[in-house]
Amino acid sequence: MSDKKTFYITTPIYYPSDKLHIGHAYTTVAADAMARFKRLTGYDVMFLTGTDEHGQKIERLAREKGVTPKEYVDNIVAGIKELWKLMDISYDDFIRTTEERHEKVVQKIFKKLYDQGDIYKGEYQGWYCTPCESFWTERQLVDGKCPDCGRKVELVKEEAYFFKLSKYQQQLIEYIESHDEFIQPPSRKNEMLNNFLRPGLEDLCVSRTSFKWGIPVPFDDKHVVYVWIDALSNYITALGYMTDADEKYRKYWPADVHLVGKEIVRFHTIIWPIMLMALGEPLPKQVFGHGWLVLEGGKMSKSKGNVVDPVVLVERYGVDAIRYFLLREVPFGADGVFSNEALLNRINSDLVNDLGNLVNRTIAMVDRYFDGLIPQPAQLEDVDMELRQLAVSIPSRVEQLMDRFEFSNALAEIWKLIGRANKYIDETTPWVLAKDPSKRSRLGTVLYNLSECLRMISVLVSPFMTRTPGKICQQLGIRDESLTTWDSLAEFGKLPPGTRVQRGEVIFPRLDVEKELKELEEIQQRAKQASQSNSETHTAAKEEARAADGAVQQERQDDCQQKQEANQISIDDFAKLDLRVARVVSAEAVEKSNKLLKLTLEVGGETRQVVSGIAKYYTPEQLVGKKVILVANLKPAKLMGIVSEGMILAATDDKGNLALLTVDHDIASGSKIS
Ligand code: ME8
Repeated sequence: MSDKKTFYITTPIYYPSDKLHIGHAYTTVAADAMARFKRLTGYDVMFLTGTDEHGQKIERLAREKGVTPKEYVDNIVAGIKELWKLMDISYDDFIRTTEERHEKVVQKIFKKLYDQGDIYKGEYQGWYCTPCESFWTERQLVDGKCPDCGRKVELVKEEAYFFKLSKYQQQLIEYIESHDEFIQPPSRKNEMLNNFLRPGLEDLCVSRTSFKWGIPVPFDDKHVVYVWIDALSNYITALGYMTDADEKYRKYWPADVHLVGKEIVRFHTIIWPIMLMALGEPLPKQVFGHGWLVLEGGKMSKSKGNVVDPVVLVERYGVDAIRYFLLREVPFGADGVFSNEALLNRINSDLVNDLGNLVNRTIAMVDRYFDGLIPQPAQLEDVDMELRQLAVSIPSRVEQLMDRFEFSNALAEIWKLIGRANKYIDETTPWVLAKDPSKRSRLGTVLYNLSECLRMISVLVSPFMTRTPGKICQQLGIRDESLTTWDSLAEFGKLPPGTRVQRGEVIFPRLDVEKELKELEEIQQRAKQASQSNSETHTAAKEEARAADGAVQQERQDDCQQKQEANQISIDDFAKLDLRVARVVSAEAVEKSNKLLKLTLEVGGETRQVVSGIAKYYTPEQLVGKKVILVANLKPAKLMGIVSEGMILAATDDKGNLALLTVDHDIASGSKIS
């Protein structure tokens, strides 16, 4: 057995959605870069990813497609694996929660927790909408009715198993308080302690009887195991936990890090550690909650039709450009906006101008001035020393930054060397040296230093980019693998003079940003239209809205809260609204509609017709003379065949009350609101 230090890293296991988007690729690319970095720096790495395949949602989608849930997921999982291949994800294992090696162990875990009294049988109570087959909490009902379809709901009680989270609450609080590194970044630690743990944990309902597509509770097969208990266990079932072949478990557990999106930190830092405490197993060393990639207008989600397809991007710009962008653009813990423009600009500036040019210029000059043979360095000047010192100082700084998951800063550090090397070319002007035969040895020193910097850069970028290092090495003529190791960065000068370079293709061709933007927008627009007209997507969206159990509902509420954060607008966005005071001149009911009123508004000197859904709350007479607030620059729309030129603002509460917004005291119609 090797005596290397081990490093176990996981991504979340993905729900089998038929199109993973760039946001999903984000977590996996980050985990992959870390796994590659650790391998490069001498660790024995275990990198796990996989799919989370059970649950009512899958059961329904499969039924609607007329296939079995297993057939449904098999098909999708194949696509997910394809995507990871395309993105060069170097996972060591891929676990599916429908595999026997997983299901059997989840049953053992459940049974053990039951036998020791940490799981007990009780009663689950909630509101149920039979037509929608959905459970709702009291708070979620609208007027006491199903928030989805508006029909009557009934109070149901269902036998269920519960997990005693409360029993371990104090132990977990103490653990988190005494292990600063456990939840990262630190803001997420405070959120967990203050919002969930300190207010007190309720026991968790960990079984369901309302659907079948799950792992049966081993001693009571009417019940299936709650999806999160099932899913979280993957991190140890994949290692052979509780089996005879548990070498990997003994070798790699506890995990060094679970990388997860911020909305699922809660499951990983509350339910999961409590499961492990109850099992008497060590806790993972760290759970790192990263931010979301959002598009202008909120988190990417398939049901919103605003996803960015990584396959399109990789096919157009290459896997390295996309991996680089994902890791460089946004600090890993924070949310970041994905935009085509930012991607294209990064490619042109960092990859084409900085890295691509450095490779091109260096190799071309070695080729031209030294017949393609890397020259021997001679006497060093201050500028050379400075470049060399910078080059050898980068690896340890990158290592420190990577240990804190600061991918973006680690890349920025490497780009300092690239920038410095480009500047070195401008300072030493090799093309001037080349004209003077007495400067030949100086020219050789300059080009040697540049070639060696390139070699070091190719090693430094190798965790982040999978194709570029090989291309650089090929152009430099490097065949000896010992020149591509992390250790080879310890000192400057490993590249043997006399190596024959090989000019190759430009590693990153320059992009015409305008043209690319136009084409990408067209592609994304077409995909959006296709997804909107695709009934399967509609069903998926509806399913999402109907997610049928209390825990999923809770999860969704949290999700909404975080989506709101991601949805914050700038003052410039707000300024796009033209809000005006308008006086209601007349109002009348709209024929055949019990909701709509047609209003004539005076807005300064102008008259506007607006159709508003307030008939249930105001009679036409109550409205005439009122000063209301109009969104004056809303695109006109037709409602029941009548053109509405704007919208008036109203507040609604969750009891179904509505009140129109009006002004505090009289002010001229047409006044601008800001
Ligand atoms: O949550 N930006 O699966 P999932 C960044 N099955 N990350 C994003 C993202 C975005 N726009 N959209 C999704 C699940 N993700 C569970 C996990 S683990 C035991 C069970 C991330 O497919 C998201 O934050 O919905 C999460 O970390 C991962 O993709 C999987 O999401």
